[in-house]
Amino acid sequence: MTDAYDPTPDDRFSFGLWTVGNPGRDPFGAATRPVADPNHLVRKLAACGAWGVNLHDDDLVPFGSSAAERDLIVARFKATLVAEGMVVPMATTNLFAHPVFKDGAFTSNDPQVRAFAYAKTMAGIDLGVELGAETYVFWGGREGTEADACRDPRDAVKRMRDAIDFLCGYVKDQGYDLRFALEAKPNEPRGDMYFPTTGHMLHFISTLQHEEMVGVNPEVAHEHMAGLSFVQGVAQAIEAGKLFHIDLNAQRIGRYDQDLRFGSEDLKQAFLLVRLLEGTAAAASASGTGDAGVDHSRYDGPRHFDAHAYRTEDEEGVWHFARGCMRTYKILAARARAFDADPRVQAFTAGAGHGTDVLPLLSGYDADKAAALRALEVDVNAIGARGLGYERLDQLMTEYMLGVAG
Ligand code: GLT
Ligand code: MN
Ligand code: MN
Repeated sequence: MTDAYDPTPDDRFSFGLWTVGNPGRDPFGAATRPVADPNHLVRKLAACGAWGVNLHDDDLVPFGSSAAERDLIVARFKATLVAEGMVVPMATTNLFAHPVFKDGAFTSNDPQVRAFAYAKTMAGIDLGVELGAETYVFWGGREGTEADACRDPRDAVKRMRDAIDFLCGYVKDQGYDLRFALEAKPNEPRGDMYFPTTGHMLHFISTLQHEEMVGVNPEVAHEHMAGLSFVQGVAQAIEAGKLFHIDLNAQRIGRYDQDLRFGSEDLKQAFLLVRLLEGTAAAASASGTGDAGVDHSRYDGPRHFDAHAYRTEDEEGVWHFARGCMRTYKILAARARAFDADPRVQAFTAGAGHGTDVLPLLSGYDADKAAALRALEVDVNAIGARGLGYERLDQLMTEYMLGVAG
């Protein structure tokens, strides 16, 4: 059975090889599914309606392969991509699995480890660009500590800056058309990780030599692990022009990194996230509660799922999982469009009753504006007594999400 929510390549949905290829291993038990061939995964993803596939260097070319083995594997993979009409929008480096990285890669105290991490990343960048990637993700899986006295965290920040600046230099020197996207996570596998949230990353980017080349790759699960609002973090990244990529999945706050099927937990955050990415509130917010000069438009990057099927599943379950991520995204997009087209929602976002006459005073300091603001009579009691209608708005949103409105 097909319907309007079945994914197509136009939706620009992508999955990592490590996601649909996840064999169900966890710290307490062995794999429950066989390790799949990357070419098989590409064929199955294409059959599901996905558009892109992302990879770590080692997902495709096993660690320690010779140059000749690498070239054979890559040639075969490229042929599969062409045959299936699939693209590789993003690539990344595995800087966390091998024991050499047990105390970090770019932030390790050992300069030899840092040197190896730079070299592995340059080779990974070459591979990604050869496959057509436009974005290169940096997730610092082992950049962190348990024994905190082992290094001054300020040195870790400086080492990370040196690494990103160096690798930006490499990309420019090669003439590659590639942007970097930094992915934050608060903990796991390390007790505490450096740059634990998207907000930390955004500030770090502003200290880089080539900051225009570097943005963020926020992940739902990672911000939720920190107990934060993912939607607010993503919105801040968009407002800064730094949302270069996104990792969609689901997560219960306070748990290990679950990487669950998109929308399978916290549907309200998922709805608000899709609404933000799809820009369904753009027209209304630009004229009302939203501010002129803020980009309220649709995010045009890949919709990437960094999630995996429950450990209980066999291969058939994996493809139900993949389809489920994409269908839920499309269903929520349709619900968000209907919600924002509702005149009651539009009346709300039009900002009725707010005093817009003072708007010119609120940006661009000058002494006259400061004097005018200090002389302004604001009826604080009347404003304080006014109900804002948020209960009605939020219930209406709930009814749209549940499919009884619209
Ligand atoms: C790993 C991690 C993800 C990152 C991937 C990219 S690898 O699966 O849990 O969040 O996005 O390195
Ligand atoms: Mn991720
Ligand atoms: Mn995760």
